[in-house]
Amino acid sequence: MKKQGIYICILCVPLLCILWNACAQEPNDIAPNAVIPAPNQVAYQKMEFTGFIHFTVNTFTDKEWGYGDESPAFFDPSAFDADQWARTAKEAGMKELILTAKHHDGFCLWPSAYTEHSVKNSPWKDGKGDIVRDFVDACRRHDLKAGLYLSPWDRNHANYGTPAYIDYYRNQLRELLTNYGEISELWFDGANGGTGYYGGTREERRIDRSTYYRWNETWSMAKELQPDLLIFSDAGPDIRWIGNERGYAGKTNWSTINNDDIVVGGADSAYLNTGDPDGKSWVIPLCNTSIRPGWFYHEKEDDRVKTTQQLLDVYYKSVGRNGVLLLNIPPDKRGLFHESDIQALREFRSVLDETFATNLASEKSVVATNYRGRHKKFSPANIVDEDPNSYWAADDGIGEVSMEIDLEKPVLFDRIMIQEPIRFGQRISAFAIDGQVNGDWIPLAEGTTIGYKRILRIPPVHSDRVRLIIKEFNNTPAISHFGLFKASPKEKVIQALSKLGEELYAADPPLSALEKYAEAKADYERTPGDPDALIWYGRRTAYLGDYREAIAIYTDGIAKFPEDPRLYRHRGHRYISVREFEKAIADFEKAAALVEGKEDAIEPDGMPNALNIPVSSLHTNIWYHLGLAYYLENDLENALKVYRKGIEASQNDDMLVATTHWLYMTLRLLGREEEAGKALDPIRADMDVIENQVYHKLCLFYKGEISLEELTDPEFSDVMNDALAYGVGNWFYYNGEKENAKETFLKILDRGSRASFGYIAAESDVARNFQ
Ligand code: FUL
Repeated sequence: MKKQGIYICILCVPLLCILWNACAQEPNDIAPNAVIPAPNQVAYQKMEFTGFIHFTVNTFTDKEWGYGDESPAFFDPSAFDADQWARTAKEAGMKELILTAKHHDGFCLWPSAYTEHSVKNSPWKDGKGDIVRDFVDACRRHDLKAGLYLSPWDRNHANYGTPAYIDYYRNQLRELLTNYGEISELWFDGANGGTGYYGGTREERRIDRSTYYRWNETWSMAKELQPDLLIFSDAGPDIRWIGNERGYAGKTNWSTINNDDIVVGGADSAYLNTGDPDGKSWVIPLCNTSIRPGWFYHEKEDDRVKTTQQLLDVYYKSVGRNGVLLLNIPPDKRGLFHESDIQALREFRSVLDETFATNLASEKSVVATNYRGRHKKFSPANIVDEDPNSYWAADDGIGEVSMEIDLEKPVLFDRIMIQEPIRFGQRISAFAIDGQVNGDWIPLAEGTTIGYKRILRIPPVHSDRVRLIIKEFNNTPAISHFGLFKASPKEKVIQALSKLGEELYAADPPLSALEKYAEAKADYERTPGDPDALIWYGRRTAYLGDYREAIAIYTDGIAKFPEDPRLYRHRGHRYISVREFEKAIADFEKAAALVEGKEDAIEPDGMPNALNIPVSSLHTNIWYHLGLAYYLENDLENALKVYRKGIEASQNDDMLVATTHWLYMTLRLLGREEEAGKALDPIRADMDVIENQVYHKLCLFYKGEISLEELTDPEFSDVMNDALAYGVGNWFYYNGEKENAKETFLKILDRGSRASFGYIAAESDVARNFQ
């Protein structure tokens, strides 16, 4: 018996060994697609953000396209410093810079042996300088890759249009690829032929784009000289144009296209914008745009530098849509990046750094409906780890599959990042993301392609579980990374769509508001169990103009303190700000139900009046705003009922005049003129109004005690705000003076403040009555 046992054990050992080895052996990666990127293309895509530098005689002649007859004497930067370019680019997070070694005007920024039309005949450094040399050296000092733009179209060269020019062009390319060390990228733009100087002939020269340049030979020559080089053009071969100069990739964006038949300069931009799921070549989508309206520096554009918000928008529509962003910063006549551009880049970078500093899904537990062979190499946990090479993958042949991330507690986020391991190709063509909020699953976002990186911007949401559903794919799906982020408060999110369809963003908050916000936030973080701290955090957030985040904060508060009427009252107010009137009504109705039979209390004021005496109470604020929400929905009967309650609850003259004004307008719009007149009975000229002088005067005007002239008197027009203008416009309206009404409302929309109730009312009326 004992012997037998030993035998069995002896037999077991090799068997166990075999089994053990089988388990320990790493399974193979997923099979790659037929079209995959080359390793240097993967590396290029990972750079994400690169910079463009347009610099030539145009900088000095204030042109976008030089004619080709500009004297090299124009080129004389007074304080040229390529290190300033490289330092700025590096600080902004760029990984590569591309310089216009030659633009369409033909002027060469290096002393080419093949032309006199170059820096060697410029006064700069007495003709001894070489911008290309200084540029590549500075890039290397700052650990940036250096790329070059060599315009095929040359409006200076006598031979342009003949085969001799192609020799000239290739000779120049050879100089650049031989004498300046490693060049990472060559940029071939698509502007070709037209009028020009052409050695003095000053004529129009047309070329056949599909045959003239013999691109394939030129590109082979370039790659022989520098094998690691990547080539950009409409058609690739390595990097393609995104099809527009705003830098926006398509929401669907495949890295593959069929480029055999694409003619440089004659491509179908819609095709380039979305790529082609059936494309036979991997050609990276590159999104180029300029930080200013022009590609070259023009003093008159100094105040037209893209704002941080505009730059972020470009970022999300390029890097966030599987593209690489190439942002142009044109040096000025000094040969330096302008201070405004540097400032814009700094702010842009700091917002991005803040936004993406913390992945709220990092290292959280993830379960998937399926993972490949149930092997940890493909575990869903890989999508939230720090290893950029690890990935989750499904079993081959699987259908729709989903992953659920447990965030442990409600987490506030508004950015979702997803990445595919593109070294195996691009696979996913439909996905959706849901979030669990207060126990219910709600859809957060959906999309088509992902690719190297997809970032989705969504309104802020508090969710404790998030689910990624991968619906359609061309091969076994895989995900390398998943992230949830909360945008920096410095980044503006779309707050609302106005009733006229316009996107509304918050204006830049004053510093004092930011400081108070920071205090309130810190207070709340210290005492998260205190509803007052939460309310102040929400209010201060709203004063920054970030109503969406304020709403999310109150929503969080409601989950914690569902019986606190103040949270519904404040959230309802912000639903009005973002034009979601039905949600506002629901919140105020809930607040009204919660305060029923309870004592009223004065509300502290976040923006105190001159006497620092708060004039509104919880109850009156609920009625006032509920009435307004009904009014904005054009539900005048309900507005009327609510305003009557507001009048009853009013404890001071400020609330009384404010509510009476809206009550009066409501009655007039309902055609109940007599009742409207009666509603004004309690209004007298000698009331004790601290804050609401505008409403007081409006009521006196309705009563006929002051004239329209007096009401709109410039003396008073200091406070001629949206509320006053709306009252006047509406008075025109219900008195049948429709044209005057329209004009007044449009003036409010033109000059008013988008968050004011007068503005929102004018906007709703214009949308309803004047469109
Ligand atoms: C275009 C050119 O015509 C513009 O001037 C600019 O250089 C842009 C990047 O490429 O083809």
